[in-house]
Order: sequence, then structure tokens, then C-alpha cells
Amino acid sequence: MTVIRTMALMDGQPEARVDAQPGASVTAGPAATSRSRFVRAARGEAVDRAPVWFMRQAGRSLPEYRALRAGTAMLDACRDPDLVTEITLQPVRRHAVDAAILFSDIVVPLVAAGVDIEIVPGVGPVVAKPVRTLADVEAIKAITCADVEFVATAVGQLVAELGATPLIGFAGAPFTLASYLIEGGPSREHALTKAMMHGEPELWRRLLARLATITAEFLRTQIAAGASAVQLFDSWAGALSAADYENHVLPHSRSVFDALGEGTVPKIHFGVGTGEFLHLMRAAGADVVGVDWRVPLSEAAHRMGPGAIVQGNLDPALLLAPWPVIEDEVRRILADGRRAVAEFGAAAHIFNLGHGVLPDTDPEVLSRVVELVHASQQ
Ligand code: 1CP
Repeated sequence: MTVIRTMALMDGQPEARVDAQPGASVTAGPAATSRSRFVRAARGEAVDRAPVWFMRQAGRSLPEYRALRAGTAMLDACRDPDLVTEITLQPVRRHAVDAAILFSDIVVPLVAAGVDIEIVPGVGPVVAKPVRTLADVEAIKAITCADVEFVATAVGQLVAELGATPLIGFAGAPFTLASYLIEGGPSREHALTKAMMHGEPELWRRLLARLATITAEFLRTQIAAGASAVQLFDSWAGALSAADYENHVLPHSRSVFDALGEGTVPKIHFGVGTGEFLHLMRAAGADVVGVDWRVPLSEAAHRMGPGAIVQGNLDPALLLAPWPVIEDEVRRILADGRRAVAEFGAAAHIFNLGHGVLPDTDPEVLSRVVELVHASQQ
């Protein structure tokens, strides 16, 4: 399939009109996107309005995505650089968001590491042989960039297509990956996962350490290929107490961020229901912390302390409500983001949802939210 060139469209986007600011730091990220509002906000620089993108903006809410994916299994789509490029660009064209996020999945590097995983439609990742023993952990290979070369190819194509619009790379954090590997699939209670964490701490440590090296290599591959920022998804860490997070999870997420080095692209850290330990998620080495809808952005900034950069936090369910409800909520969140900066010392606010776009969301509504955020000044 051919990838439709989008440069003309990109030229019409607000990002392309960002004025150069003399003296702004250009120490990280590809040169073409370093002046974009998203990258500047993610570095804590002042911007004239909050940048906006959506978690799961690429995917099931878009009819053009469903048409392109028809007949192709999710993991096969993730391994096809032309499909990845096209699916990643779809929401950028349609909604004019301020950043693209790579179309992939958190389990892609696990497949490259030799784990037998399927993404089952309507369910999510399902693991053939859940991890129980040290032999199971040791069977998970450390990956090199050659094992995920298709991702580097897709990122390279995307960076060329996107021009001044930044591409966000991503990976699953060790805890969230471990949960799928131990439970064998999606889980509400994460009971087996917590049982291993506490009952077999050495096995747990080895599993998370192995996952941290895989995640770090996956992120390094995306950065080397030109991603302008990366997000570490610890979607299910909110199942833990702050103490368990700090003792059994944070050191491994920190080792992922540490492996990316100082002076690299901005690093975003996100979890759902992690309001009790947002400060720890920041302390793991993130520049930006994603906040779900449970904690107001100003309160999140207060909890994390000065200099925090907050991302969020519209409840994705509210996108199914009538437009006046959504409009009020977007304006409230923008005002709360400004308050996070003015009163609680946050360095910036990046507008997003509190979790991913729900499949039933009307794409027109997403476009209207982007327009509304774009029309509001800081
Ligand atoms: O048939 C389909 O279309 C598959 C649905 C789907 C899609 C579109 C899955 C299966 N993954 C994805 C893409 C995906 N996954 C992206 C694309 C980029 C974008 O954001 O637009 C991203 C960032 C992910 C990351 C991901 N996968 C996370 C972390 C983000 C989050 O939503 O919390 C998690 C937890 C997964 C696992 C996963 N993969 C797919 C599903 C349905 C799930 C969740 C299952 C569960 O509830 O446990």
C-alpha cells in the first residue's frame, strides 16, 4: 500500500506556524519538531496555549482505521511499517492534534522477545503460557533493535511525513507488562501478580528487571529512529498501594528511564488510578506525568511539587455526553491546567484524556475538542 503524502496538510497546521523563539533550548529531540508546542511544553518551556493529543487517538474510533485493519490481525498490523505509518497519520490528518503517537502495542517487544502472545479482538493481549517460574523468566529473551527493526522503519517513515509535528514513541512499563505475563491476559484484580510480588520477591525482581531491559531497548530504538518524545504506559499500576509501587515497581521503571540517558527526548509517565503516588511516578525519572480524571490537574501539580509538567485529564467517557457538557469540561480542565502553573508551580500543561479514547467515541467530537483547545490562549 502507498502512504499518502501529508506535507501540504501539515503546512496548514498551527504547529507549522510556531514562531521561532530565540534562546529556547534545542538540546534534545529532532530539530524539525524542537519548536513545536508539544515538545516545548514537554520540556517545561512556556507556550501560548496547551498542546493537545489523545491516548489511543490511532485506532478503533476511526472508520478509516477499521477499514484499513479489516482482515489483518493486530500484531501483524504492528509489524507492517506502511500500515503503521498510515494508521499513525490518520488522527493527525483528521483532528490536527499537536502530536502523533506511534501505532503499536505494549506487547510488541514481548513478541520480539519470544513470548507467545496474541491480541484477541474484544479482549486484549492473551499469553499462551503465563509466567510462573524462573525458567519462564529466562525464556524471555533480551531484545536488540534488530528484533524490532520494523518499528525503526515505521518511525523513520513517520518522521519524514510528519515534518514539524512530533511523533511520540511508547512502551509498556515493567509492572503492566508483568501483569499480562503473569495473569495470562487482562485482569481486574491483578491477584496472581501481587501474589508473586510478595510471595516470590526474587522471581518478581528478575522478571521486572528483564522487562525493564526489553522496554528500554524498545524505547531506545524509537528514539534513535527519530521519535520526539516517549511515553511509558504503566496503565495498571493504580492497582497498587504507594508502598508496593515504591518498593517493587518504581526501581524497575526508573531503570528504564535511566537507560535512556540525560539530555534525551522528553519522557512521559502515565498510569490510571495512580493519584496516591504521582510524586513517585515523577521521581522515577519522568519529565511529564499523565494524570487520570480522578485527580484535578492543580491538585496533581500540588502533590508533585514545583516544576512538574502535567498531562491530562478529560474523562474519556464524557466524550459520549452532549457537546455542551464536553465544552464545559474542556474549559474547566484548561483553567485548572493554568491554575496548576500559576498557583502550584507546574511548568506546563499538555491537554489529553485521562485514559485512552473509547471505541464508541464520535471522531467529530475529538476534532471539536482539538479546535476548542487550539482556540484557547494561556
Ligand atoms: O482490534 C483492534 O483494533 C485492537 C485494539 C487495540 C489497539 C487499537 C489494541 C489491543 N491495542 C491498540 C493500539 C495501542 N495500544 C496503542 C496505539 C497508539 C494510540 O494510542 O493511538 C497504544 C498506545 C497501546 C498501548 C496499550 N496496549 C496499553 C497502554 C495504554 C492504555 O490504554 O492503557 C495497554 C494496556 C495495551 C494492552 C491492550 N492492547 C489492546 C487492548 C484492547 C489492550 C487493553 C486490554 C486490557 O484491558 O487489559
